[in-house]
Amino acid sequence: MVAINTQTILITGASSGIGAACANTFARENPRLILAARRLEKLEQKAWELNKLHGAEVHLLQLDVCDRLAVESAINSLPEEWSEIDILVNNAGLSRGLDKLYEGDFQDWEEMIDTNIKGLLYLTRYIVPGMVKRGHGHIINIGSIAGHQTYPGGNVYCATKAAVKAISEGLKQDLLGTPIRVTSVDPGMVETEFSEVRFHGDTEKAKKVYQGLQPLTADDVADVVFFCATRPNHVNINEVILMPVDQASATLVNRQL
Ligand code: NDP
Ligand code: 8X3
Repeated sequence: MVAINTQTILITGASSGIGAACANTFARENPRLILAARRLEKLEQKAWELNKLHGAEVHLLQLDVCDRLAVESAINSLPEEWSEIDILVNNAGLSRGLDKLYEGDFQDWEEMIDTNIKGLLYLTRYIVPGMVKRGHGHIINIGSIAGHQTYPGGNVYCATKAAVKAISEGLKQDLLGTPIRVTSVDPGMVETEFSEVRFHGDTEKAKKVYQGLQPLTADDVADVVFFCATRPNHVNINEVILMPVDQASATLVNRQL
């Protein structure tokens, strides 16, 4: 296992779910964490917790990843001691709705495309040149089983995650000849705020998604992210698909109701 205690790790979408779990997992090894999301109060709470539990050093970025100029300014104006990012966890993302494509909501489409594809690209574009220059770095993108298999009503969300898969592959190819690593971690069902966001705050509908089965937890995914980040420097884990034992494909699940 490679030590990460001197590394600076930027995690987007660290205010809840998988991103927050990644922050917890990495903080145990004492790296320096930059946590980004729109909800500053959630980030402040997380930073306080991590500092109390692990003495973690945390820098916060209140950031909407869809806003290219805000991403540019946030990255370019990091204090010098935070400016050399070793690991970028591109996790911020969301799904909106499960409508049939021909009945889809334009606002939902734009939000998913702007966050899951363009946001991830902006962070990558502003951070990776520094990694190349320093000859050190790892980009870990959170994709999804939805990027491998499309399911009914998943249409645009699945397309954004298929784009993440293609972007991870393309970035790996473009970085060939450098020591920079690229990984895509692609989970199946994980119980987080994901379904609440998908159903625009309808918590009852969200709960039903996980009813009668044992989904992955955000910690399960964070363990995998951590594993990928701590392999020896010559090892690149390109892609990991993980799903609950109760799930066999994007649509095939075992429910005990
Ligand atoms: P959550 O809803 O719990 O977390 C999503 C995170 O993304 C939040 O921290 C949110 O922060 C952040 N985020 C959303 N939009 C933006 C934005 N415009 N700018 C900055 N941050 C943003 O869901 P998950 O933890 O489940 O999702 C994390 C990733 O995992 C996503 O990319 C998702 O697609 C993927 N995934 C999830 C699965 C699941 O079943 N849960 C399975 C496979 C993949 P804030 O609102 O504060 O900005
Ligand atoms: C989240 C998993 O199957 O709900 O990416 O789309 S799924």
